[in-house]
Amino acid sequence: MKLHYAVMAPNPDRVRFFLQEKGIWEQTPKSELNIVKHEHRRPEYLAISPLGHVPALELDDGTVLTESRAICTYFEALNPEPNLMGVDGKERAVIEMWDRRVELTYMAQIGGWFRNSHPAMAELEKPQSAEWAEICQGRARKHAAFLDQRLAVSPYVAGVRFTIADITLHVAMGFGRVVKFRPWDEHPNLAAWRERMLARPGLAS
Ligand SMILES: N[C@@H](CCC(=O)N[C@@H](CS)C(=O)NCC(=O)O)C(=O)O
Repeated sequence: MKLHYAVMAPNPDRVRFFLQEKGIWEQTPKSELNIVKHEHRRPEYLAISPLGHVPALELDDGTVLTESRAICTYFEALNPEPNLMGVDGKERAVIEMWDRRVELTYMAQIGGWFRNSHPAMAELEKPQSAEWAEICQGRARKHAAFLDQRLAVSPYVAGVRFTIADITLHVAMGFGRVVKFRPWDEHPNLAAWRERMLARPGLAS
């Protein structure tokens, strides 16, 4: 197998942290792409990942998995411990619910805000829309408050233990740097949770 990834990019980072938490990042065969140099748009990569997205996991039988969560599902099946995605149907569903909430209602909004407002994204996001960036910013701020409330009553995003949902939120928080968004400065529960995440060796950059 081979994992195609990029550095400083949120979705590849979700998979990297997932594999670091499982202790298998170093041993996983990898190929690094430079998004800034548009290496993910080259024909040889589009032949692997037609949407030109990273990460992508190429399996030995020719199957290609894209979507970071699907790649994590595959690695979870190969390396069940430590469990990061749930041990039974109910826990798997609860973790998936929180993971997707973080991804779709928070991380994706940071992405929309960044891609529609930052000059460095002008080439990849055509057309850029300042109005859409504003809408995404408002949604990201609102959802940060929602997540802060969640972490007031739960030690981890999906409940009593560390899971993939914490990895996704950790990545999304870090991704906020591209729009200088630091919600932990105004939300104490997010701040306390973030300190615990930063102390985890598996989440070290
Ligand atoms: N839903 C996909 C999103 C993948 C994605 O958008 N990756 C970004 C990097 S974080 C990318 O490849 N961007 C390149 C581009 O849009 O041209 C996933 O979860 O993996």
